[in-house]
Amino acid sequence: MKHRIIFATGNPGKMREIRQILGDLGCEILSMKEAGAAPEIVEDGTTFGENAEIKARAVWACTGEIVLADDSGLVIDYLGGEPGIYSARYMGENTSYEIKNRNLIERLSQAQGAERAARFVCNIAAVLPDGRVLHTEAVMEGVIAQEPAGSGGFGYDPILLLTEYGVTSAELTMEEKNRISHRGKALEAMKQKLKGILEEDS
Ligand code: ITT
Repeated sequence: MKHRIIFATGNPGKMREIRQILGDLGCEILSMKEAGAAPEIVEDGTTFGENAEIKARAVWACTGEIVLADDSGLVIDYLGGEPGIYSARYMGENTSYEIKNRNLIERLSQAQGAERAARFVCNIAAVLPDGRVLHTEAVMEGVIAQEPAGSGGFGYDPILLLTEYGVTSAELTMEEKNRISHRGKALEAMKQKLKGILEEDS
């Protein structure tokens, strides 16, 4: 029987990447909406890991199947780690990323070189049918760009300049981004953990 994995996210940008990364796992991948789960989720954790687990547990309580969740964000050293776990809520959930990105660049107007260091962080939590919880976490390093660039990806992608590649995260194709991104690496590590568990099961 084909296993189902439910992803506890309402973010379509994340979901697109997740479907590509987990595509070869041989499981059916559903968003929580597709699985008919719409719990009230209060993300009141203090770390990416805590918030990922809160989301995964809330959906698992509705479905009892394998549930994964992603909590991620942009961590900017010059701003003491902001927006961090508040990345989605920064300046209000309904403020456009064009405005959020402009605002962050403006706040870094005095920062030079290495002072502009920033990274995307992603923690993936998995809750298994028996209630066990697994976590993986990964980062993608860069600096805050002087100007937004690129139209790929979502959210803060246009302002994270990947110094190693000389482009922003929004200038990568989804395949390229998934190979090197915080989400790509954390999900790849989770995929390896899940493979063992799914094999035991079948
Ligand atoms: P769910 O909780 O429903 O999954 P969300 O968008 O609220 O969706 P988070 O609380 O994890 O998710 O916040 C993640 C935010 O961090 C996201 O909304 C973006 O602003 C930012 N972010 C995370 N990964 C990103 C990426 O790959 N590219 C650009 N921005 C990203």
